[in-house]
Amino acid sequence: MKYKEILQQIEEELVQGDRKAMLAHCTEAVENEITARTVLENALIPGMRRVSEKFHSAAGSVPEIMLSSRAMNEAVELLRPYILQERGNVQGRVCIGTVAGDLHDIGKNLVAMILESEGFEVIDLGVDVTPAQYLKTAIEEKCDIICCSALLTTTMPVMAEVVRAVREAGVHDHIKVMIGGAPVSDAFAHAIDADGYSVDAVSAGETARRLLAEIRSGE
Ligand code: B12
Repeated sequence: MKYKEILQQIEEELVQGDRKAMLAHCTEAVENEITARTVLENALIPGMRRVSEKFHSAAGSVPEIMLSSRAMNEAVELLRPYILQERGNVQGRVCIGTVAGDLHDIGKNLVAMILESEGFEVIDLGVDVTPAQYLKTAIEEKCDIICCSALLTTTMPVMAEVVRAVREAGVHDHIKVMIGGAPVSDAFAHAIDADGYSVDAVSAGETARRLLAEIRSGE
């Protein structure tokens, strides 16, 4: 199958929740010189965007969303070793998680993968992560950045608590907080004094590099 066709196929199978076929095509892609990063950016991310839109327009049901969500997370697992192989020198360390009370992890997993592909070491704390857990991990594991994901408007305030915890612990000079998730905005990030925000996984890499440069230059 040709390069473009296989990516289209993966995207379509993700939207349809056809897990087996999609995982087989992901394997075929990476074994045929298509990078894992390309599969991520040009098939899985656009596919998941369509799934979200379907849900918004009420064209999708919860069981359908669950099928696509499961397929998506398995694809991320499948591609991870390839992403690690493709990445360059390690440049920094982050811990990432979905905030307490929130179980949505697809966006968080994509951001984790993109950051890994951009040369960050990523400690994934999973979902339902409390401010204390983020802070403890960041200090003990010497992370440069804490990444918080939230998909529920009711869990967004936890991000403000994380920012506060980092400042109160006196480690803000070397640990920055970066936030994201569908309901999160640049304005919200400013309002809670977060150090960085990105609208999607691809631009998260850029923001993480900027924060790392700020830490290294002592800003
Ligand atoms: C899939 C999904 C689910 C799945 C989750 C599966 C999983 N493993 O994650 C299931 C079915 C389990 C689910 C459950 C629920 N859900 Co839901 N879910 C969605 C849905 C359809 C898509 C979310 C998604 O995965 N999008 C795709 C990913 C790739 O996008 P993303 O997460 O936004 O991430 C991108 C960016 O935001 C960014 N990003 C994300 N995180 C981060 C972090 C950082 C640091 C950075 C820089 C960037 C970044 O990069 C990502 C990639 O580009 C959304 C609808 C929507 N349009 O968002 C509703 C939605 C989020 N859910 C909603 C609700 C209400 C729920 C439930 C409460 C439903 C219920 N009554 O039980 C439960 C919540 C359970 C809980 N406690 O968390 C509401 C939230 C409404 C609100 N105002 O808060 C939404 C908006 C649907 C709706 N319109 O009503 N859900």
